[in-house]
Amino acid sequence: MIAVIKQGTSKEQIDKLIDWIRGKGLEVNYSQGSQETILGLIGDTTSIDAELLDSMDIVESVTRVSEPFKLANRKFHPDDTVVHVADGVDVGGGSFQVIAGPCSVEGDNLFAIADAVKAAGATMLRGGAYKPRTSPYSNQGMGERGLDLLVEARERTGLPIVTEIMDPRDLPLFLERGIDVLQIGARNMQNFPLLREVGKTQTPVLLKRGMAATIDELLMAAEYVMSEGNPNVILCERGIRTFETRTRNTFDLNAVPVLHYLTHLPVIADPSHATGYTRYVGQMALAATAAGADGLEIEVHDNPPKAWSDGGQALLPSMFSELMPEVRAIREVVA
Ligand SMILES: [Mn+2]
Repeated sequence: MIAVIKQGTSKEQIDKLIDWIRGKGLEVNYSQGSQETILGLIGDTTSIDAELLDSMDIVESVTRVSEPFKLANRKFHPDDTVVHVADGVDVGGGSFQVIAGPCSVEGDNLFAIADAVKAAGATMLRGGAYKPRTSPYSNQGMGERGLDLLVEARERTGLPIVTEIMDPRDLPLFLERGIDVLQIGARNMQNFPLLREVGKTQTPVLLKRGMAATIDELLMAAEYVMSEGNPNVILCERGIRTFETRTRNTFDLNAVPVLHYLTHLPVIADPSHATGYTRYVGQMALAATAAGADGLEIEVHDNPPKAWSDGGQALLPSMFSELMPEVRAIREVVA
């Protein structure tokens, strides 16, 4: 970290600041130029609040030299992380997985959807039992019963299951059932107690980017999980909120190569929530595949008008099975 000191600052004030920095356990490299004075902070700068330093009267600017994420950083771990989900289902490191299923688990129709997505080539089944809804009056999901239906669908199809956890107090219910992937939704990307709790397990975590989160904030959220001892983090780009209203979110496909550059963690993409409209999902699934995503998460429903949530962006099973060969074709070109 580098701090540029304002012109006209007295030596005494600078010495006071250097003492403060040394008090945090860091070394200081002092450089007095003809125009400006620069302090180089050497050591573990996580003990320094960069904003606080920047706000000091004598400080002109503060620049971070190294990223604050360490465990997720590709610099320290050049090889891709491969997250092992189940026998034959690895995410990252050259494999490609497709997670498909309904937004909400609603009942027995889950089984027909699971059979259909499996037949089309999906390698994991998704479905929400606990649903984060904008309105407290909207359907909140089936809860524990929904988890049981997912387990039944897994027994039936062999597909590992991916489902969202919203409350750290529910974690035992997920672990008892051996839920294969714990999804952290966009709204909970910075729910730090939840991140820490799933970080204490070894269960793979699918961490979705918050709708107003920067790429660095997503990586710091991953860092929370990893710093508790769980290295099995899969990142997911699902669109961010911008001024554009013609789609539910703006699909930031830049994030896919940027994340691959910055981190060794696998990166998947969710064209369903990113676009919000069934008619755009297929094309953007192909675009995400072309951008180098390690997989896709796609909402599929057998009767979208009757879906409890997100019917407007669901693919029918027939649409999903038409899409999959196209995804495979794109994948062959880029992989
Ligand atoms: Mn949904």
